[in-house]
Amino acid sequence: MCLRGPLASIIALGLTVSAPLGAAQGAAAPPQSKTGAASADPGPMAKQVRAEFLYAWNAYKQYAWGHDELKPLSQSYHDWYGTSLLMTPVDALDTMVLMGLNDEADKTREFIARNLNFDKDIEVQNFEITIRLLGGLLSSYQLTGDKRLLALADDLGNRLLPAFNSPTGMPYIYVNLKTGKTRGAESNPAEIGTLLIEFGTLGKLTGKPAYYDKAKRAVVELYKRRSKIGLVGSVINVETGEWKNPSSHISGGIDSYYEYLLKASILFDDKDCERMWKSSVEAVNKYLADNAHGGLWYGQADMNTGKRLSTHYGALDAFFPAVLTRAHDLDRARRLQESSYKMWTTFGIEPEEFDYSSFRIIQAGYALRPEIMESAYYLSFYTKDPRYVEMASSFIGSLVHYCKTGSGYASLRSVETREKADSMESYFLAETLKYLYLTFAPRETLDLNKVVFNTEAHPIQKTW
Ligand code: DMJ
Repeated sequence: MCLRGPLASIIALGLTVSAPLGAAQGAAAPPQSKTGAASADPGPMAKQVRAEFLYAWNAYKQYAWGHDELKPLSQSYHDWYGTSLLMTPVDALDTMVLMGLNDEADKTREFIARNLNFDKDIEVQNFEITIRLLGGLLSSYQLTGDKRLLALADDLGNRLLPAFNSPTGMPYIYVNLKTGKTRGAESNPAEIGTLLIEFGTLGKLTGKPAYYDKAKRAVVELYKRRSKIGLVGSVINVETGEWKNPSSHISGGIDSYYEYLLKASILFDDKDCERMWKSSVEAVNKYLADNAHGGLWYGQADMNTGKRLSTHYGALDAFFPAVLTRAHDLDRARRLQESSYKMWTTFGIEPEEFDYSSFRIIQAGYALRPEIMESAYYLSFYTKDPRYVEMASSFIGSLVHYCKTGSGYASLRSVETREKADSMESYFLAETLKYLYLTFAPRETLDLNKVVFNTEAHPIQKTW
């Protein structure tokens, strides 16, 4: 049988996917049953992670079904915008597929296809909706062949596009899904530069180049405004192009801008992105890297002078070893991952932010974040060093010990007091447990060379 489009590449990945529900519901023809790793025994640790995934998912279904997110302590739910956009089901769907939870994936996909509706008079955050929903719909479309998911992605992408209508082409933070009205001119590199994987893929899959072009222009306009020494700051006005905060770092608010320069260069073979990535990472390694405190860290520096501003590091910064690994810089990746691991083990579980020169906690919460697991997974895949499986074992151990509740998993208000918070973010199912599962599962489960994960861990395949 000659397969074209998404199904051909699924099979190339060796994945067993849940059978699409048939042409009547808009799905492509089901792939033949494959001997993919998802149907093989994934091993005891992967099975444990899968069981924890089901535990959290079932709690969501019991107390928050049809809503955006579970509130595990009050056994209730939270909708980001007062009406549900099915954040958790969309974010979790491709994890189910990768874990071989076929029945669950089929039911969830059907529920999404029948109930998700973007025709709502709500103002949404372009970045979050893009990485979670657009990314989730696109990867699940590629994994299942269900064209309804692509149609939903196209509808969503179209509604988000007005965000880019600023004088510079860099997007506003918020856009109304019904009216296209925008708000939020003071933005940051992450919200501006973490859109190209999703919009670019949507452009390729729908044959509508405007999606790619607008997201690409936003990144280029941002990059053009880097300082003379090649760094970007934390806050920029998208109408004037003026920097409002010169603090440069790799943490939240900037982080995934760098990630997408590299990943877009790989996924789209985009030479501009490759050039932008190379010159950016050089500046980052020159001015933000800090070898002075018993290991490799990345702190804060002034984007114009390179002067060190502070020595803070945290849960979000821990994504960088994954990016360095994908860029073949294994030496820095390994050293930084050891530092992240020291952060994790020092406190029993990582804080949102601490000072690596004094080990003083700055922000004590733990929001079930995935970045440190993501980096362990990349390093494990590319080095095959058991050290990273060992790290992953300690991560899942701490999660179960500190964050598991009677109904799902909870964030921590403080890694010092271990007090829990009433929140289970959708990325816990999209990213945290997915990366842990993949670290333990046989490497054939997914060939990291054949996909690019968006920043919400939705795997995108180059099918164009
Ligand atoms: C996720 O939504 C994404 O990984 C994003 O890039 C950063 N924040 C969360 C997870 O911590």
